[in-house]
Amino acid sequence: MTESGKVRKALTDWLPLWGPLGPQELKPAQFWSQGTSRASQRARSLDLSCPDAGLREEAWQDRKKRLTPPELEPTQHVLTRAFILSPQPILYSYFRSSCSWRVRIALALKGIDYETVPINLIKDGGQQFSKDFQALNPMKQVPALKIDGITIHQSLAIIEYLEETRPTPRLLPQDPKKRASVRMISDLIAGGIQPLQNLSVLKQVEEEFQLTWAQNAIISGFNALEQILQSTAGTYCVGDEVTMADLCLVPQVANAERFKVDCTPYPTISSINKRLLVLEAFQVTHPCRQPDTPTELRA
Ligand SMILES: N[C@@H](CCC(=O)N[C@@H](CS)C(=O)NCC(=O)O)C(=O)O
Repeated sequence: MTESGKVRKALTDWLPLWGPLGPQELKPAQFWSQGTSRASQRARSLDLSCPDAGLREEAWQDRKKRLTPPELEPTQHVLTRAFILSPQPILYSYFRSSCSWRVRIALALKGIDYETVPINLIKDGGQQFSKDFQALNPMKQVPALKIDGITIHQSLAIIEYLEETRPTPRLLPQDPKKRASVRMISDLIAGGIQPLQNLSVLKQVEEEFQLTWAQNAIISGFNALEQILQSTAGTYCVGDEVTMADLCLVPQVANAERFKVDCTPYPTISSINKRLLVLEAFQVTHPCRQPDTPTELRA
């Protein structure tokens, strides 16, 4: 039996209450990733995710008696145990935040279910400044992701963690040179454009100059990006596979449109953006379809 077949059989046999897992052949990592989500949902519905470690352990021992088949392999045993006991990831996000959108796309591509906790960046002076949120992210910014018992902020760090722990589908190419291009483009957007037009920076600029300020930051970054993409792009930013660079590009183009930047001088950026926007992971995570999207902006 193939590796994915073994995993599939194990999960469907041991945890029948998860329901059918779908007919398509999945690679083991994708399968585990889907299994994780189901296990988290299941853990929550069984109330196994209680914070008390002792109780969780007891609950696990109890389940193990009933669910562990004799042929359970040690690695699968450990993974199943971790998955049953782990709560669902929580994404602290704002519908319009481009950095949150990057992470939402990564989660969608990797098939990771999660709960969204909206942090409204403008309501009540900004919920990112609340004491509770600052305890999660002292930088007072979204996104933050609670996953596997830790909280991570900084969207690129989150995406790289997801990549290392849930490697399928790959968001960083195997080839080190292409990988460097992906990181270079991601950093250019995440470090060289977005911070300059972020809310907290715009607040420092007089209101009547804010739009021009944001436009200039985007135009100067896009001038460089357009040139770079002409040598790295295939179907997408780097070659023909969707990578972390694409997760940064689409939300940044959305920001450009919001700030009324004319994108006609950027044909490469615009065409890659168009090709990415038709993909399901980019559509379901779009700012107009989030739990906290205001009714008038929903589509
Ligand atoms: N480098 C951080 C930047 C995060 C960031 O700037 N988040 C924005 C929304 S996209 C934010 O929370 N802004 C709140 C503020 O400026 O007060 C990342 O990539 O996650």
